[in-house]
Amino acid sequence: MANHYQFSELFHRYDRNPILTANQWPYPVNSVFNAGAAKLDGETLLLVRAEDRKGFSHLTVARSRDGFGGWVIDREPTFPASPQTHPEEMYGIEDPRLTWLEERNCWAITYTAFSDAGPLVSLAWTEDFRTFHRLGPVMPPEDKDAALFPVRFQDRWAMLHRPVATLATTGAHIWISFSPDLKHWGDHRVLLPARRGGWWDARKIGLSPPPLETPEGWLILYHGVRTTAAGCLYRLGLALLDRNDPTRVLRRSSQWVFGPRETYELEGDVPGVVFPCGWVVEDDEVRLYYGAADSSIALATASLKDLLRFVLESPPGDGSQ
Ligand code: BMA
Repeated sequence: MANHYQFSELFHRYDRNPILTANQWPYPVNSVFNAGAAKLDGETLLLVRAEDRKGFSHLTVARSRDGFGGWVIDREPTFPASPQTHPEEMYGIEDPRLTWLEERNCWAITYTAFSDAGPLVSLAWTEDFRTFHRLGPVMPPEDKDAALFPVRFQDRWAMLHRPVATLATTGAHIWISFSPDLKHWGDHRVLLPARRGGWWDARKIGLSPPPLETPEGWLILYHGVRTTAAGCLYRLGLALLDRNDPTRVLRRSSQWVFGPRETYELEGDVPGVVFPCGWVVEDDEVRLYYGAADSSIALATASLKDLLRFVLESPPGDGSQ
């Protein structure tokens, strides 16, 4: 289905990208990427995945007044893995997504914990990004790319996540699950299926930043992974969920809306990757923070109105037919 946004860019890269690199880090790291984002005390806070030279990741806070520059980075890892108390974090913790839970007056952090048992979804909470409280694993392996909704639906919390079937014959889809207490999760079901065949988002997709509440519904930005002769390509698409019933997919874009193009996205530890874990909204401006080539952090902005217009002009349903 054609629409008038077909060939225009919804997201605009910040001209001073990348905004954060390993060279700026106050202590030695191999790379910094895939950061969760929050607005806190009038500042933009990024909870950055930093990878050391063992290949293990931890999370460190970087703060900025305007969300673009002047980043102040914690002098040591803010939220290190804790393999002694949490063996599922043996090889580190990765890719945090941040959700403000008004009802609990805290930030929920969903992240990937990595061990010999495989990557799984863990949950922690914090009030200030200085002290962290772990709830522990909430989904068994293999599962990644999880984020909470900020509110309950008929008394239950909801989480999006991406399990992978052991026999990867059917693809890896985005699921939704529910919980009365954030600890025990059930009522699991596929929400957004990976497409098939030649599509840009065939076989493997995953949630990118947490769902964004808008008057039209929950705006979803997700990544689709295409395997090519030169490796994997990570691109982004949009979907819209019903505001009161997030198990209902209202719209899904046919085309990707953002993909690797600039040198810092095409060269690095994993070329051809744009991987956002956080966005913040300032008036109509959506600021998307994304890992570029698993090596640095970059920023792109979009008009929320444009994103909504685009997704509302996209085909109805979950894109499976
Ligand atoms: C995914 C995740 C991300 C990473 C991406 C590209 O599976 O592990 O952390 O950025 O691959 O390497």
